Amino acid sequence: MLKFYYNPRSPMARRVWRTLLEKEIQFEPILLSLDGDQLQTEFLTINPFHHVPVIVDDGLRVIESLAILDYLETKYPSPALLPREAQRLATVRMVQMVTSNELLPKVISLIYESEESPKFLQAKEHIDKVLEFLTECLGNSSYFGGEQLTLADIVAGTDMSFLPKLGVKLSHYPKLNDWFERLMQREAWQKTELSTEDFEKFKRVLVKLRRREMNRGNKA
Ligand SMILES: N[C@@H](CCC(=O)N[C@@H](CS)C(=O)NCC(=O)O)C(=O)O
Repeated sequence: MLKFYYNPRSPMARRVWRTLLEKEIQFEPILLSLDGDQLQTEFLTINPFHHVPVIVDDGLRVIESLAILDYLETKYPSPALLPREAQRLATVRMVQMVTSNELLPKVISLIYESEESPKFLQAKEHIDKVLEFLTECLGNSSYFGGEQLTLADIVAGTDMSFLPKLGVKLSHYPKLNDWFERLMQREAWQKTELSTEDFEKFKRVLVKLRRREMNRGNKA
């Protein structure tokens, strides 16, 4: 059976978790606390970069959430989570990449930086720019790829679920807000939504991981 190394609070792991549930793929969950067990030799042989998520399927190890999603889509094609039409596929890919490269790092900045710092304000402005772009990508469709759920909705919906918890109101973006509520009604999403308590734990883990990275930088 497919093995899924994860932590329920990691947004990247949650992208994969939701895809597994949406596709109804059977899997064995392997929980890592991210409190040091990702640095144990056993896990480092699976992922030398000590990150979740990782899957091992039929002897194949795949790291990096977006690579895992592509693998799952090809290996388990039903229900399809990527459109075949060129323009829709381009939109789905853009949304996945913009969310990963432009949105998530700024969401993390909102967690690290103090509310008065210029970096915090810059992050908020950048997030607004991303939300405007995503509104444009969504248009009048139910989901980013049209009327069916796609990997873009899974990636963007998972990463954006932190925003209301960080005081960024989606109600300023009515179409995105409706789309987000649509996602949250899905069974797979209700099963995996992050509680406020879990979010607070996630923030603490992030701060710890950042401190470790900064200490490494100082020693180098
Ligand atoms: N680019 C990777 C990033 C994965 C990642 O950053 N995972 C974090 C949790 S969100 C992690 O496992 N951190 C543990 C560590 O850095 O030791 C992906 O998309 O899978």
